Amino acid sequence: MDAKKRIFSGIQPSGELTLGSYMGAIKNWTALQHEYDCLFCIVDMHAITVRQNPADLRRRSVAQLAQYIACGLDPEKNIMFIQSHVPQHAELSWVLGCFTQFGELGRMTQFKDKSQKHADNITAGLFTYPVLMAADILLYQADLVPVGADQMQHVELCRDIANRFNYNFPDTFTIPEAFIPKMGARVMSLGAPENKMSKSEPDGCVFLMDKPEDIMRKFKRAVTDCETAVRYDVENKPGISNLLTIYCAATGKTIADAEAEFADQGYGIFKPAVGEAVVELLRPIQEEAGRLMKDKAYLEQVYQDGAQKAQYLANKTLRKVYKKVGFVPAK
Ligand code: ATP
Ligand code: LTN
Repeated sequence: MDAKKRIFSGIQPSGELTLGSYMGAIKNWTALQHEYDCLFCIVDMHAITVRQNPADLRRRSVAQLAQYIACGLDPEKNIMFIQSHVPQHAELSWVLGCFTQFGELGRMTQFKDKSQKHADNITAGLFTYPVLMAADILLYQADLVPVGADQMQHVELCRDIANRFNYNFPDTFTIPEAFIPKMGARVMSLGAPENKMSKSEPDGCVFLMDKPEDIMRKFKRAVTDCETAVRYDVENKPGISNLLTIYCAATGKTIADAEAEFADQGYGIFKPAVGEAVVELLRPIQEEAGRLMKDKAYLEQVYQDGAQKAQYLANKTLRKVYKKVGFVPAK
């Protein structure tokens, strides 16, 4: 009997993984894998909602798997796979799209931001992106969805779609909940601390695989303010508050401890100390990811295995959904 609750989460291989995606999502996954049945996905179908170079997308999808493992996710324990290998995601997405309102999708802030950024290419895919995300989650009857704070709105929409579907066709989907970390839920850009650190904005962004000297340079250059006190105050000191968040997420210290540690020291000491903490945090991950990238056969085996297990689970839900909406069984 399987009494464990289930988790689903994913990250788009639309760029290199960032310190934000690590602290907001992956770090949480590594803690949760021991208590839950987890599926961790590389959502390549989401990535093509904005133009991608095909060769880069292919390389990054495999590199992302290597980095998931290097961050501590165990392929023996979790189902780790590439979204496009499981066709049920696209199939369920179509059905759920017929249970989603045009107005709901128009209210999504990620859609509004990205359609502003890519004004010359606002595709239907970018608009219906949250429906595919709902399909990802609902296919596996996930209980929890560990993501950064920016994804809260998408998980809420997923719940609305699932509730609506269940209202029409009872007992179809588990209603999932977002699981947002206490520390690191929103890592901000080092160059513009009012914006989220994001892989599509390389300025002010620290990548998981950045060289130590680049990490140090980025932190030394981080935008702060014209005071001298290392104090947590998001409203008035967004840059310093963000650095404190990163420092604490990297070291496990509390904000109060970190404030006390740097009480008599200026930003000139504090900024490189944050950089060093991040370098140390990432060093073992980078070494392991580098090693895994040389073992393509192993990575291939992990994603093939993952796809097979994911398809088995996905198919169960999809059959149920097709039956409920009134499709004639193929056999
Ligand atoms: P894009 O620039 O393409 O929007 P992104 O850098 O925001 O990408 P995603 O793939 O959208 O990254 O996010 C991956 C996961 O990491 C999600 O769960 C998201 O909530 C989380 N995440 C991303 N950026 C941050 C951040 N700056 N702080 C905390 N969590 C983040
Ligand atoms: N939309 C998410 C990535 C994503 C996801 C998911 C996260 C796609 N499908 C399912 C959790 C569960 C993002 O942009 N970070």
